Amino acid sequence: MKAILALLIVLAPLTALHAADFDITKFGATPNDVSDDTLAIRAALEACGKAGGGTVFVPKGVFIVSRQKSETPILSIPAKTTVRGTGTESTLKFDAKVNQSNFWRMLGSIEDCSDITIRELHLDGSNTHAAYIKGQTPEQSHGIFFYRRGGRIERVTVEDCLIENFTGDCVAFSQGCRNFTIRNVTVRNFIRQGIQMGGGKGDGGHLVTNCRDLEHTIKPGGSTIHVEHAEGGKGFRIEKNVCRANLLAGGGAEDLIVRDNDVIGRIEGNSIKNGLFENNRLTGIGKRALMQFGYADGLVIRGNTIRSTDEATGIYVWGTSRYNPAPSKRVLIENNTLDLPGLPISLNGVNGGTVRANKVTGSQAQEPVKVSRATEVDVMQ
Ligand SMILES: [Ca+2]
Repeated sequence: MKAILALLIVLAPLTALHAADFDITKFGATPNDVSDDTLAIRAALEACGKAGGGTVFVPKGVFIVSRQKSETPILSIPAKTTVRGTGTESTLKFDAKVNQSNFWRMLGSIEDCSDITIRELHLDGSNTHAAYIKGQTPEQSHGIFFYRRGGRIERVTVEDCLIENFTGDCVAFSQGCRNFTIRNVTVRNFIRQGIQMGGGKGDGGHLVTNCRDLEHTIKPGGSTIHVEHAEGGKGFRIEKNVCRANLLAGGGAEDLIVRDNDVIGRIEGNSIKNGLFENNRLTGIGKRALMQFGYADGLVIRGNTIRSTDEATGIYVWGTSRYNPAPSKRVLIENNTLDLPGLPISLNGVNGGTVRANKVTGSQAQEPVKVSRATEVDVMQ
């Protein structure tokens, strides 16, 4: 006991040191000028890492981040580190030349690390591309980027940030990433995805909540929230977000919960294992199915409100194609409200499902539910 007390006393001053601020302006960063601040911010991050963690502080002002050699991300965050600003007035901004080439990520890590927080920051990618052009737009240049194949990055929180104008994704994390929380993050003008997540076996445990995208002045090529390449990943919760550019959540993800989101566009996902899509409010645009799921194994679509003035199918669950013989299995569609001129619900290539108690208005289809190439599907409308 005495030994433990003595240890605590010795550790106490160290803990205080760990919580110290590493203000980037103390390391040579200067706001609101043309001078490059990359090396100064790096020096602050490295000092924080050497101290065993702490807080790297970004004061009010615009600080320039430029291309260096080939390092990615340009600003690598050490373990146990918080990178914190004062809100949208603390800006890290890409030098415009960054977007002349691909694979530049502003902030994140590709090393084993844990307990990282990014908060109250404005990240600006300085994008000037108007839309995604395959092979031309530098789509791998992201704002926040965590990726560690064969290793682990755990317990990362991004909150209260504005992240905009990236030619790739505003936020991207996938292989090796576990227990990430993305909360109250506003994104805008992403050429690819707003918030992109994926992962493999052992990865997951992520929560994306209270995030949104603002009106875009460019054309996003992807979705506001996007789950893909997640085969083996488990535990993705997407709750209470506002998505203006679709919500795509699939990619083989397991235990996926998509709940209480407001979506303009579509909700889509393939190869989901145990997915719950509940109480979302969808305003559909376009002629493609508004909620669409292929090759699902365990899918509940419940309590959603789906509206559209376009001639599109409301809920479409499918499987067994020439690319993949698997049907969708264990499908429950209940208590949804659909107000649209098109076909409300369609099941095609489904083995095992129940459709019941959905409320349909405005449809000009002959029947509210169309079932084809399906076995063991009960329709109790
Ligand atoms: Ca500067």
